[in-house]
Amino acid sequence: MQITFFYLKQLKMASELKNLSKFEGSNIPNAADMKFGIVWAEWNLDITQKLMQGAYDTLVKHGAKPEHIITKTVPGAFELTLGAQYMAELGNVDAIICIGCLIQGDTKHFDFIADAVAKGITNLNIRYNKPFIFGVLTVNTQEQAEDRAGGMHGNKGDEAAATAIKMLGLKKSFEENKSKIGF
Ligand code: DLZ
Repeated sequence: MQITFFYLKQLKMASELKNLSKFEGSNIPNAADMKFGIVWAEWNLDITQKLMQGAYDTLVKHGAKPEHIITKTVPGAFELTLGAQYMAELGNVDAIICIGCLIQGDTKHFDFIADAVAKGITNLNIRYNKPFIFGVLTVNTQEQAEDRAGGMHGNKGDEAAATAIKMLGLKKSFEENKSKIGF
C-alpha cells in the first residue's frame, strides 16, 4: 500500500516536472527579431484551436511581433508535414510550430498517422536546418486532450512556442560565437 502510494507520488511528481507550461522561470530569449509560422490541423478543432492560441499568445508574450507570425491550417495531422514544408519554402519564417491532435480510435489509423507525422517533422528539421516543433498531442481520450490544451496539464501549444523560441536562441548563440570554441 505504502509502496503504491510512493510510486503514485513519484509518478505525479514526474508529470508535474514535465509540465513545461510552467516554464516562466526558464530562460526564454526575447523573440522580437524572430519570425514564426504556425501550421495547425483542423481535425479535433476544439483542441487544436486552443493549442494554436496558446502558441500564438506565448510567442507574443515573449516579444514576437504579431506581423511576424503567420498561421495556416491543414486538414489533419497527416498534412502537417507538407503544410510545414510549404511554410518553410514560401513563408519567410525562422521556425515553424506544427500543431495537431491525434486521438486513439478503434483502428490502427492513429499509429500510422502519429508515426508518419513524427518522422515527417523530424526530417523537416534536418532538411531545412531550422526548428520545426512537434506540437502534436497523441492521446487516448478527448479528456486527455483537454487536459493538455489549457487544462490540468497546461497548454502544449505554449510549450511548443517556448521550444521554438529557445531553439532559435540556441542557433543565435552559436552564430554569435562562431569564432570561439567551447564557449
Ligand atoms: C483520418 C484521421 C483520423 C481517423 N483521426 C485523426 C485524428 O485524430 N487527428 C488528426 O489530426 N487527423 C485525423 N485523421 C485525418 C488524417 O490526419 C488525414 O487528414 C487524412 O488521413 C487524409 O490524409
